[in-house]
Amino acid sequence: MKTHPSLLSRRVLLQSLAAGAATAALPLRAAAKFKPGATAALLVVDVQNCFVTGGTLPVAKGEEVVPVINKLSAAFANIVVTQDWHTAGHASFASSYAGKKPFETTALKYGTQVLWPDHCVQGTEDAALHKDLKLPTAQLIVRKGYNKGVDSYSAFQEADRKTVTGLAGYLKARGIKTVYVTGLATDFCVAWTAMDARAAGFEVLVVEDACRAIDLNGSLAAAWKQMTAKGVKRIQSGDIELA
Ligand code: VGL
Ligand code: ZN
Repeated sequence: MKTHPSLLSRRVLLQSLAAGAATAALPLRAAAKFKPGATAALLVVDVQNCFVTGGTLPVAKGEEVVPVINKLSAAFANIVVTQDWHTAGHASFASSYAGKKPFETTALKYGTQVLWPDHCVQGTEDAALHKDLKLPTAQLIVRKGYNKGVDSYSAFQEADRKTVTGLAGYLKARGIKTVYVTGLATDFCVAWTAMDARAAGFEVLVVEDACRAIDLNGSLAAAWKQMTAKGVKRIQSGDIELA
């Protein structure tokens, strides 16, 4: 017998009430996890010797991201790794300017540049990826910051805001729509990479506990504020369903 339309809608209503009651009875039920599918990529930013304990620009507890990222990698079909890859005498090094010390700033053509200790010089052990980073399924390594006069915190675009690395084109050509960003440092290369990924049209999630920060003069809080304003989502590694 054909169900009368009014009975059908009554049944749907009762079902949804029951579903609502079940949800209310289980207030501590875990939130649905993120499931990175075929159109998601994991970006692993600058997990290099220079940015961990013993490196030339150590980020406090930087090495702690390694096991978190290794574990997360199981959830991703697409993985891209980046390396800060400076020429010797790079414009972002304090040692390139008479009378300048690391963590001071200078005015360059493209704007204010923070000056860093010499770090991640091309081909050195300091610039190598952390030895415990195990990402055998990663498909691409993007090296950035190799133009002597221009820094590149972002994996997408250099600090002149004009020169691109090609990463947006690569991800788009491969059908990637969503990027999960991890690595070092939250408030510099991770933040700039995440914001540029948004600007390039990707959905962007930064995995907070898979990152560590430099936090120079309040830079970490400022970075989260800017990222959030640009629509970057802040999540934890436990929010991602492992494959
Ligand atoms: C970075 C400062 C200078 C980073 C790179 O990877 O966050 N920070 N170069
Ligand atoms: Zn650098």
